[in-house]
Amino acid sequence: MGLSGRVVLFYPRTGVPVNRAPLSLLALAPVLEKAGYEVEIVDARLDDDFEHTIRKLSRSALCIGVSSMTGFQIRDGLAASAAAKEQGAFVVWGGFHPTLLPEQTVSHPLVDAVVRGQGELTLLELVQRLEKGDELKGLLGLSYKYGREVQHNPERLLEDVNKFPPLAYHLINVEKYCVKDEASDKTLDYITSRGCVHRCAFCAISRFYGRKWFPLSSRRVVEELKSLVWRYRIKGVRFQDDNFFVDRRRVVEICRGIVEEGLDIGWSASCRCDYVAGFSDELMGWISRSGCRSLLLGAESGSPRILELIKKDITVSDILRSAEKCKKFGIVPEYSFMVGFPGETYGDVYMTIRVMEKLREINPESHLSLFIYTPYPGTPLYEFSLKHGLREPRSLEEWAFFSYDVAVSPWLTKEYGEMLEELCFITWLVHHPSLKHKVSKKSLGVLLEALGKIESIRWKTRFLKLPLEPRIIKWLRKYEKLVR
Ligand code: B12
Ligand code: SF4
Repeated sequence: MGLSGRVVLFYPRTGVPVNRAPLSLLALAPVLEKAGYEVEIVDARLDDDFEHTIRKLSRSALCIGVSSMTGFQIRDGLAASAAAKEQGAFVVWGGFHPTLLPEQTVSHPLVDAVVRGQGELTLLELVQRLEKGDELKGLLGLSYKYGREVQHNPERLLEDVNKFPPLAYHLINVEKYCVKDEASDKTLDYITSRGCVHRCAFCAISRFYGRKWFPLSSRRVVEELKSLVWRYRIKGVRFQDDNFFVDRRRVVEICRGIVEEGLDIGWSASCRCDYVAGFSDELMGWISRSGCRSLLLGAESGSPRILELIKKDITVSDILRSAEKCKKFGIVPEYSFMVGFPGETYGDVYMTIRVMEKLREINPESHLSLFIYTPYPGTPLYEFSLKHGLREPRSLEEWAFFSYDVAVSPWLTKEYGEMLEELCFITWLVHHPSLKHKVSKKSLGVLLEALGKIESIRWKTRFLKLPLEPRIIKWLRKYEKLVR
């Protein structure tokens, strides 16, 4: 190979205290390795001096690849790009943010190119062309700088994921990415499919994958799980699929495979409330028997009007029935709700509170999380939000401060926004039964317990004024990594 044939892939800090495996890079790396390239993964979450590392590795690299979602991750992405550029390296960005906003991303002085969408084949072809010194014209799925202009090459069709090699866990220290969660004491992230067939208006997936779904075969999933259990002695898996459950036959085959291979793992995955509500007892039986400990369910709202606005295509009855089903099969349902949509009324919010209460009545094990809706680019609701006065960040630097825990929505008055913030906080403290186990310091546990009592009274009396507690907890978070 011309140069050293090395590619450096960078994963930024996420702003979230738990370190989950950098699946995007683990998907890209083996395709490059198979073609003979050496791949180094640099993860800012594990490397305090990542800029130094990038600087050192960039000297002999064909390119530096940066993976980024919208928000916090962009900060480290830019810092790593600056370090790479000091050494004259070629910098390419990929992932959700660059895909949704390729023009703005590639126009940044520290970025040479953007891989749009699925990255495996586009990155490989880019690296091959860089190695040979070929021009980038016609490279499908790539946006790049050409002199002072930005060129957007045509789209690349999505490839069947079964054609790609297994994720390159061998390139990371897996132990560092195993977490204790609902699934097990030693859970590792893994993914069995990409994309989703639904149209939720707040979600970027449909734009990214065109409402298509690309699954790995059940046989391959079971083989890969077997290998992860043997190689790393993991006790659980978190399926990071957008929608693990699209094909029910595949679900049964995977569950049966886990049981027949005696894998003895716990697992969790995201699912839809209407799916769970409609699952047969036989299917739920397989899901439970194969080790499913919890399902993350996007309930989003207790208001039918809001469910319609966000095109969730589920009903309040689906939400409630999913709690009953999970109870029957001993699976913890973890519900996620949102408030703060444009045009939302107090009535909508109270309907959500009522549904949350009903869920805890039906199944006291239910976990409830409430978030203030943040419009993310590339989604239909984002366009709607722009019409309602959302100010769009104008540069990568501005996008780096676009965050789901800082209310960005101009339609929220100060008073209403604070009320919602208080409500999110109460929900987190009162309806997250596992929270106490996640706090390591005893003194904090006691404090949280005391706050929990206050919040329970607030919840019951619906007293949401004078929101002091969220401020206390924000302060505490600096000292203790509380998981939300
Ligand atoms: C796991 C996850 C997280 C983890 C991060 C993972 C980790 N390692 O710690 C955590 C919990 C931190 C997280 C947080 C958030 N997430 Co998140 N997350 C996901 C999830 C479920 C899986 C991501 C994943 O690993 N996918 C598997 C890999 C293989 O796919 P991929 O990342 O898309 O990578 C492919 C391509 O994008 C591309 N690619 C990616 N990187 C690169 C780099 C280069 C150089 C190249 C060439 C190509 C390339 O090639 C890859 C292979 O084809 C996705 C949904 C999904 N299933 O993708 C949401 C998702 C990415 N998250 C999303 C959001 C909104 C968030 C949050 C902002 C909000 C929230 N409440 O969750 C936060 C804040 C994060 C931040 N900005 O800092 C949105 C993205 C919206 C956006 N515009 O960025 C998604 C799509 C969910 C959704 N349904 O809308 N998330
Ligand atoms: S929110 Fe879930 S179900 Fe809806 S489009 Fe996104 S991934 Fe699919």
